[in-house]
Amino acid sequence: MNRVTILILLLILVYNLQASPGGKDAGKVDQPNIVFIMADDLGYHDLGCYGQDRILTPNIDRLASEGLRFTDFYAGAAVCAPSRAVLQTGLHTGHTTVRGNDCRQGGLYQPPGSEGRPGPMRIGIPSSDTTLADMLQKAGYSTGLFGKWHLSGYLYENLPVKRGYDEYKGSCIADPGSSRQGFMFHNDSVVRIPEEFSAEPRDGLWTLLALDFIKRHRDKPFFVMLCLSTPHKPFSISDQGIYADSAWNDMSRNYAALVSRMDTHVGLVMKALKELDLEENTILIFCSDNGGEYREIPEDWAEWTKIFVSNKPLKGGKADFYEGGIRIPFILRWPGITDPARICNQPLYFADVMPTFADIAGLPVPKWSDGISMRKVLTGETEKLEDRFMYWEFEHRGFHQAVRWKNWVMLRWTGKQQRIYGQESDSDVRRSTMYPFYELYNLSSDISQDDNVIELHPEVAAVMNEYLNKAHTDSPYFPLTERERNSLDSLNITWFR
Ligand SMILES: [Ca+2]
Repeated sequence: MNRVTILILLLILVYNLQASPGGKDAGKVDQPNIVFIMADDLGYHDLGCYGQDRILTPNIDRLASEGLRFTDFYAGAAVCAPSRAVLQTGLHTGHTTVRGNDCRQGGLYQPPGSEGRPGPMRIGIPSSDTTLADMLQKAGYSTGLFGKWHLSGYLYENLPVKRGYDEYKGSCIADPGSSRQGFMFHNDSVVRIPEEFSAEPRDGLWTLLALDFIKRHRDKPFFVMLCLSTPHKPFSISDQGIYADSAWNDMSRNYAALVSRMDTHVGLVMKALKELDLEENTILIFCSDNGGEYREIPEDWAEWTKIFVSNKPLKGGKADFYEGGIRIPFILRWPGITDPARICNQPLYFADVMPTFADIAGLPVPKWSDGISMRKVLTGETEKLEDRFMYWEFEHRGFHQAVRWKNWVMLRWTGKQQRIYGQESDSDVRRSTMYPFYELYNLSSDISQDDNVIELHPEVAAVMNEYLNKAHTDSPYFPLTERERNSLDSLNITWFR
């Protein structure tokens, strides 16, 4: 038995010992507890309940069988920081402050204490943005965040404890493989990570800390965000578990082991909620923060991609605006409210979480939010909410935008590059002087986005183009170039095939 396995068994043992069946009053409160578990870069097809047949995820599959599994749920963005910013603020990337992992101007280049080693230029979530925790804290919830934050912009003043979380234990810098993470935050202090959790990733530690918080706050409503570090690259794990003897390459065995171990941690949370007599009054959510990785080079990545097809049947992956970059697994269990094993096709995204939590906690739905409450979908009062636009923008390969309306998705490329799949490195982008150009897909018949049908549906494209022209607001941290700005006044749609 290796060290990681022993640690997991210890975690289980600790909670078997600590979890006494009391806490009966906790089930009587009107406001349900909320536990939101978020994986990092987990693909749409990485879980058994979403069709994966090579990686075992029995706990999350059981969660899906006991709750609501969404087919058309989207992250806030295609990469970590802006996606989490949308989740926290209820604002889409055309409005929220953090619109990319790295900003274009005005951020900090270097985290304090990095001894001259420059990091990317980052911006954090400012006090002017109301967070989920700000909102729920005011409503009487105890609030805690454990694991990855990624919204500090290297400033202590942007840490979770300054943004509505009563307690924060976790890491702030994005890279789970960073040696900087020999340390962690405890609220706004830096402490050394316990030796027994020195191996990357540290999901076991974050899970243990989240469960400790739940146990301490079981007698009043609590909101816990457990932000796991897996399966984000570099796909490093010391114990490949049941996959160690497979014929896959090392990377693939690691990936499968990471996802299965993440599932074990979700299982620990489920077990603790039950043993603490909190299961009935706790909304438990599991999701990813953006799409899974997708790479066709080098060879080990290609094999990994082929084995698991993390985003199947979607096109592309993390950092793309094709469905594979933003559509995510999302499961929600609310005992007594959500029907077991129900599948929901309602299009939703991270901007909807804040209005939904407000609705659930008995608060007015925030007027500033770009989202809508999904409460009636959860309760089964309705199968379908009103049609609306869901919006994403990103500057990673030049400014581009995406919008979903009904079953249509339109992409507008106003920057310098468009990724093309099946090609490699520098040649995997299409360069054109013809901007902006567009892609339109009908997801009801083409979920894999194989056929750009913009020429066939100019009336649909015109409606969506009008929305794209007005969805963006200026940001001091992500200023547009003159050409990008001009594209926002586009009246005539061109296309590029
Ligand atoms: Ca991520």
